[in-house]
Amino acid sequence: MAEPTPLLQAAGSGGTGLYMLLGTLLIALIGALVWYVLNQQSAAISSQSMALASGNSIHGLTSAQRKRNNAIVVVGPMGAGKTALWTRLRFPDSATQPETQTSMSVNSAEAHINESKAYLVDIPGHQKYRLDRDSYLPMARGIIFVVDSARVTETVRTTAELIYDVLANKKVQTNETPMLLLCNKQDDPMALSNTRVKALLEDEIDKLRASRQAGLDSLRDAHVAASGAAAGGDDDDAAADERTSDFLGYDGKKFSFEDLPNPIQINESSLVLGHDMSGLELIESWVADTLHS
Ligand SMILES: Nc1nc2c(ncn2[C@@H]2O[C@H](COP(=O)(O)OP(=O)(O)O)[C@@H](O)[C@H]2O)c(=O)[nH]1
Ligand SMILES: *[C@@H]1O[C@H](CO)[C@@H](O)[C@H](O)[C@H]1NC(C)=O
Ligand SMILES: *[C@@H]1O[C@H](CO)[C@@H](O)[C@H](O)[C@H]1NC(C)=O
Ligand SMILES: [Mg+2]
Repeated sequence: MAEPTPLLQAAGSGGTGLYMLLGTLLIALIGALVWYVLNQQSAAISSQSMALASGNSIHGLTSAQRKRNNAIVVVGPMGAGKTALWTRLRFPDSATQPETQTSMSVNSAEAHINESKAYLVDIPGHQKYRLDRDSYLPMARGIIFVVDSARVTETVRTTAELIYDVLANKKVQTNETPMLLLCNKQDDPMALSNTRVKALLEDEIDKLRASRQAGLDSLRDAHVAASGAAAGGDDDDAAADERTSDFLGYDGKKFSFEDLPNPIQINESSLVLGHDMSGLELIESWVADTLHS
């Protein structure tokens, strides 16, 4: 009876081999899973720190970013061509079309524009980027406000609100930050000229100003009424201060961009290849002038 033992052993070792194979597979599977999870985490961490490094954080800017004196901030409603402009200025020799997707983050980078080095910041138009806008606008040497000249009629309300917010920014007012209002997409057959865009926006800002003032007046009246006659005088002055800082142009006169202390230039551009790109040269010389002034 020596035979069955080796047979059993053989069967046993065969079983062990199977278990070992399964075990190895399991370990390999767990290993792969752990590797995957760790990789995902480090990707998440690096994209987080990238977001922080690019100032794309609602916690504000790094001190290095705050110290810059060559920031050109590109703002405007969604789809106007801000990222296309940023890309054109940043990569002037690139033969590719501007990116077509709506970017979901702030783009910022140094760019050489003629002899000047500009720190270009492209801020998405959506209201959820309001905090980014508020942190970049105070340090702007110049603002490029981009509008889609073919769609400005349909989007005039939100566009006017955005311009109002930009120009009513306290630092933009005290610094008298120059602004280039860029009437983009001139290659579109529906595009309005810079003169038409200007008139349209001035009309809308005028309406907006009236309704904002009415809102502030009724707020102040309610406040004065609530605080009583004794303290009324001081509160009235404070409310008036608030109002003047938020009021654009001259009271009693229709709104006009010329009435603002900020130098405002209103020009046309097209940023698609194969069309008249003279607008881009104009933008570049505006940036260079603005940084040299
Ligand atoms: N026809 C035309 N399309 C443009 C022009 N500039 C940008 N676009 C297109 O408009 C879309 C939105 O541009 P984008 O730069 O992403 O807009 P943003 O949301 O302001 O950043 C993209 O499909 C661009 O290719 C232009 O001058 N003419
Ligand atoms: C650019 O805008 C300025 C002022 O808004 C205007 O005087 C000038 O003619 C414009 N340039 C072009 C090429 O349209
Ligand atoms: C920028 O450089 C180009 C060519 O190098 C020149 O034609 C243009 O006039 C320059 N613009 C400014 C504002 O210096
Ligand atoms: Mg964009």
